Amino acid sequence: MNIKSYSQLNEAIIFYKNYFLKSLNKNLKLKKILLNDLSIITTGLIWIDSKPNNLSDFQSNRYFLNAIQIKKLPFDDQLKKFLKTDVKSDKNFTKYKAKNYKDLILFFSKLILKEFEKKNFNKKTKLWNLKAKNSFLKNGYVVIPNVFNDNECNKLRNICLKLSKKENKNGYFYGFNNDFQRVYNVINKSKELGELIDIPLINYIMNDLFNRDTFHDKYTLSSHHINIIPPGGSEHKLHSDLAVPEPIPDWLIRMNVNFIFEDYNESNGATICLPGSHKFLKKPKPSDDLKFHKRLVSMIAPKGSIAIWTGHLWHKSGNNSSSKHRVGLLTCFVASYMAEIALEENHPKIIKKKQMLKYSKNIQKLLLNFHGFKDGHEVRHD
Ligand SMILES: O=C(O)CCC(=O)C(=O)O
Ligand SMILES: [Fe+2]
Repeated sequence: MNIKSYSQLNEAIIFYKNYFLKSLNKNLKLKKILLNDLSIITTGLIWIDSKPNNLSDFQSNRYFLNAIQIKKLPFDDQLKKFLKTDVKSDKNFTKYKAKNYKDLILFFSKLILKEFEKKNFNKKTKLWNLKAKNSFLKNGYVVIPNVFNDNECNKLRNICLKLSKKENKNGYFYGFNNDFQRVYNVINKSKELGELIDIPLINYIMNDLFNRDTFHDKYTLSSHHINIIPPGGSEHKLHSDLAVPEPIPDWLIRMNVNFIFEDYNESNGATICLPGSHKFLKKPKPSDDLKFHKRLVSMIAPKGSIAIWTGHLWHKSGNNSSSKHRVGLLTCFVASYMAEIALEENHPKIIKKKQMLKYSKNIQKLLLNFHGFKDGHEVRHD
């Protein structure tokens, strides 16, 4: 695998350190070498496909330094000398056929990257296969089943309902009869729901779809909220989820994920869409609901699926003619450079600091809590 971002580099470096902190207890000399800052710097450079003698390119790259958890890089000569350290006649290293430290580091950086890959790409990430991706690219949406089991769904749906009940009086209601409900700032209200924004499958899909030629983070979170359609709730108007003027650019701006904790069918409010409309590069007009009526399809999805669609797609929530509330947990990601116009929730303001710190670093980054900010920028005068 290749490391694709500073965030991923940071995860891999933490993995590397933990790996060697726990292993090699029979070869303490090797352990010490591999945990030396100079080895970690070299590994970081190798992993982002750069050579150890390119050190000066990274001197003031705080994203790289943060990722490898090093305050300051050494001088080129210091690193060169370290890497050339001769180990040919040292019995501790014969089995690695290494001439010097550099050979040892090369050997172990490859090995650890393979282990890191194994840990990250589990059975669930395999659900993002070529068939799913091609279907998404063609239609603008795809339903991926079997992401959660029955118990997980029941538990997560109950949390959604509990949160919505808590906001019965002072929550946010909308729609013709003011009985549709959205529960925002889910991140602050439930860690179990909050953590869903970075499960391996979602992380994998979003990094793939938002991928571009940079080591900076490719996407960020716009909103993570619950959308509840009451029994009898009627369908909405076709829309796209983009806040940009026409002609809409053809590159990905926004991705929606609907976590589906109960079967979605044509009669209980499954999201409706016009397959392929993401390629129109314009937004629907009020008359388009009728014009395209026959071509609209419901994103029918079994309990435990996720439905994903691009913000370019024409869609709307469907009629709920069942007797139960349709609970949807909607997560919206945006290309990181679109944050200016596409953020729907002000995470650093609405999430309590204590709650923010309960989440992984990756999640905190999606919430804009870490961003390669400069040391010292938090000094205040109040
Ligand atoms: O909940 C749904 O089915 C879709 C909601 C939607 O389209 C939106 O929030 O923009
Ligand atoms: Fe929408």
